[in-house]
Amino acid sequence: MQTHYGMYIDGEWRQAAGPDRVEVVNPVDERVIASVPAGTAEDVDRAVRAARAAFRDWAETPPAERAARIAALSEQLSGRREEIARTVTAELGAPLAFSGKVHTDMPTAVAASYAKLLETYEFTEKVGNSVVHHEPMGVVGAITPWNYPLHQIVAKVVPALAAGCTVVLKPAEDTPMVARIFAEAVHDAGFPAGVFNLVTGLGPVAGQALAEHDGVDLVSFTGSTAVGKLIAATAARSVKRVALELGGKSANVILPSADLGRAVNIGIANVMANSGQTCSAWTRMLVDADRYEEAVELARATAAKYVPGDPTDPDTRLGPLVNAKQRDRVRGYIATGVQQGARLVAGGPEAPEGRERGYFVRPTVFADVTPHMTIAQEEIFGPVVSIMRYENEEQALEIANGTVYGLAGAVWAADEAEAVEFARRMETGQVDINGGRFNPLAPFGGYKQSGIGRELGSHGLAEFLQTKSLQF
Ligand code: TXE
Repeated sequence: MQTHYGMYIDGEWRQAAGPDRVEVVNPVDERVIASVPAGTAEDVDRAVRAARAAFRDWAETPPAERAARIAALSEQLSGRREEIARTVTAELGAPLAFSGKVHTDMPTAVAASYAKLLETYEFTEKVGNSVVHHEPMGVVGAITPWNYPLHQIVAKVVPALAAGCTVVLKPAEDTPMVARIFAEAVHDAGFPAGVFNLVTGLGPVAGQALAEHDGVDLVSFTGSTAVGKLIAATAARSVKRVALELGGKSANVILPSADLGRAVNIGIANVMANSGQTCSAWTRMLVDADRYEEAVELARATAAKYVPGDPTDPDTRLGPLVNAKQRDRVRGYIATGVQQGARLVAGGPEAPEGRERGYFVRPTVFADVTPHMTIAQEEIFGPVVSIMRYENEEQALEIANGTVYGLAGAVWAADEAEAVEFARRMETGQVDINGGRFNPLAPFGGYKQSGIGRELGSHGLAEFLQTKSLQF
């Protein structure tokens, strides 16, 4: 079915300035399922003006009232759980159960956490003879990717609104339908007109217009490192603040004392989730030389359980990738791994059996991956794990820290303190100890080229604030 959506600007659904549209494609059967307007600089300008006009009132709205609207938003999202999960599965291809538990419940919980945080957050503090006020930055331009479409939106828009900022969102062109549901939820939650605005369209057109707009005070971007650098350069021209959450190449360090079976199983599951399209995925598995072959065999056996299939089938654990470009890119990386001499243990660059149609990739495990190989350095963003060998812990640390990225990671050891000691030496923003568990209040973000700034919890809120000191 074709659905034609408008843009949400100044509290209303509006027609776009131009006639062009972007098609939304189902990654399982490659059929067009919807289209959205391809926003232009004119649409972005209208949205930014609406956000600017709404800013002062929203900034002066008491935090308790902002919290009430955000709580209502979380309830709206929770009430539309099934619809959101089905939409994410239709446009991204994630298995339906995952779309519910992770793609919907996680951002709903994040929104709820901000309503709660506002109850106690101190927007003023006393420092000696001064009072420091933490004030909202102004108009925020949020540019989000498709891999966790609702979570990425919530992780930017909700703390920005909580801080008292107003927002213009440009979601990824591959997954705009969930963004529409989010805008409807904002509307139904009773936010004033102009506080949140949605402009759909292509990155280099609508996204770039938003990043360049003089009426935007802060650009919060999640996506590729290449586009992140472009946005930072654009923002620098008008000294705009940026928050960037970029790629990753996270290490899963299995220390010699660790429970190998558990670490390998969870390690493989972590990369297969969402078809490997997770910026924090533990794509490099580091195993000591003594247990290396045992780990490779365990990884092969675990990967074999991920059979690519239709994400609406409840038995499917591995859906397709989001689009043809990503599929081809990931298969290209797998071919490069083979060419550079890595040992292919499972999967490969060919289409999975019976899945020539759709954007499917075989769950792939490489062994004998060395640090200089392309697959050990670049973000693949697919269901591909590289198993690397280390001789001692110093070497493991050197390998773990040996990329331009530093977003996440994992350490496993029999003794938690041993794992913590290793984790403290990793150049990365978040480390899961013996598996870890998602915490919506813990800061998330990158060291090195994985980004600037943090999302979630009070750190995520602080990104959208600037300080003013009154001296007495
Ligand atoms: O990202 P893009 P793509 C990584 C991952 C993936 C690669 C490419 O490695 O394989 O990036 O994915 C908007 N000005 N990540 O091509 O292009 C675009 O419309 C302003 C990691 O999909 O960076 C979309 O809304 N905006 C990542 C958003 O940027 C522009 C998640 C992301 O798209 C723009 C996704 C421009 N010139 C990909 N060009 C993560 N960190 O989680 C594009 N956009």
